Amino acid sequence: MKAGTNRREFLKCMGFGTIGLGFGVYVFDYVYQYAEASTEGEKHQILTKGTVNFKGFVAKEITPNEEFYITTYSSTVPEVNIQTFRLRIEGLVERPFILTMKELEEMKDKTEFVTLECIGNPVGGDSIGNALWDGVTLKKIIERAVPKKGIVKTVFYADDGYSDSIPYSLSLSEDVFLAFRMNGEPLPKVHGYPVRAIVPGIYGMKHVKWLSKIELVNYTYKGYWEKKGWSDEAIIPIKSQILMPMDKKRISLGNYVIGGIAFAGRHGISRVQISLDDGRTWNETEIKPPLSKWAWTLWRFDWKPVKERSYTIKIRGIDRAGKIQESASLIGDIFSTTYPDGAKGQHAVNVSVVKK
Ligand SMILES: Nc1nc2c(c(=O)[nH]1)N[C@H]1C(S)=C(S)[C@@H](COP(=O)(O)O)O[C@H]1N2
Ligand SMILES: [Mo]
Repeated sequence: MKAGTNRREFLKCMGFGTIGLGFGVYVFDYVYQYAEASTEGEKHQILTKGTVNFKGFVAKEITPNEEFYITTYSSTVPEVNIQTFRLRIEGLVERPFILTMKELEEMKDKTEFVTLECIGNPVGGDSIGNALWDGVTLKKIIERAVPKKGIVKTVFYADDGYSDSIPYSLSLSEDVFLAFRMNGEPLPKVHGYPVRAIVPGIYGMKHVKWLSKIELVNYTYKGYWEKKGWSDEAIIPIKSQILMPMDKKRISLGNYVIGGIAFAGRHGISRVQISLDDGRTWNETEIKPPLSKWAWTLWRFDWKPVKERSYTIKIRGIDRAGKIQESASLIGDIFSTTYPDGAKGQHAVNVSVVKK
């Protein structure tokens, strides 16, 4: 581990929250804290905890490998022989080179919780997951190749014929890395064994699996999905989802803990609000500090419905800049529309409250 990562990371965030005081409003600041874990060892220890109980909201803050969504453009799952595997780095570089798996593993300098989501995930969908990844910072690999001037994009090529690219400037950030372990195990085959890209805050399609070649180019390369018109920026906007209760559920009168996840990628979640009246009024939920800057946030809310009737519960996230997640009505029929830049809109569930 690098020395600089062995410290607790805090982010102070100016929220524009308001609390009604009868006669006016009071504006308060948010002091926002990330995960309790900061070292590689501490992060791996969290893995062993499994399910968390966030004051009555029981959830899998880390998605087990077997439950992690899988999106692959073809039905091919490449069989990669670890002995003969080579990762090539080429293009506009002074010193193109190849790496064996052993060499890659020896360069390991990154362990981070990162949430992945498919750009095709509808509002409230399950093509989203959060895992702990170990790997090597991409910047470290690029620098070793001594990049030339004029590079625009970093292109990832994969063994299944898939490819995608990210802006060159982004590939030099400390946050982008090549992962070879997922939740403490070698990458499972379907998730890109032996090595894949992790591009935090950007939709899943850029997290190229079964990586075989990295090429630095001076033109705007378009990847497999981008050629079909999907967003090349692919920045994940503010998202939130109700996990408990599920849609159409019957709930007994009395105390109930509503809970879910929220994620705002590179923007970061600062608050999550819930509506119990189909978006007319909103309440603050309690949020758990995310496991990292790039991981989803769990939120919970104590509900005590007093009437036997049906309710439409809605959720919305607010990012650290104070931006509120778009509502469905702003953009029409968003629940089925993910093309071309991902689903937008607020997740809602209908529940009926009944006698005990
Ligand atoms: N080589 C390769 N990498 C790929 C893909 C693919 O089809 N082939 N699909 C992408 C898409 S669209 C997504 S959402 C993520 C999904 O990663 P996962 O299957 O590990 O969840 O992988 C990305 N990387
Ligand atoms: Mo995807």
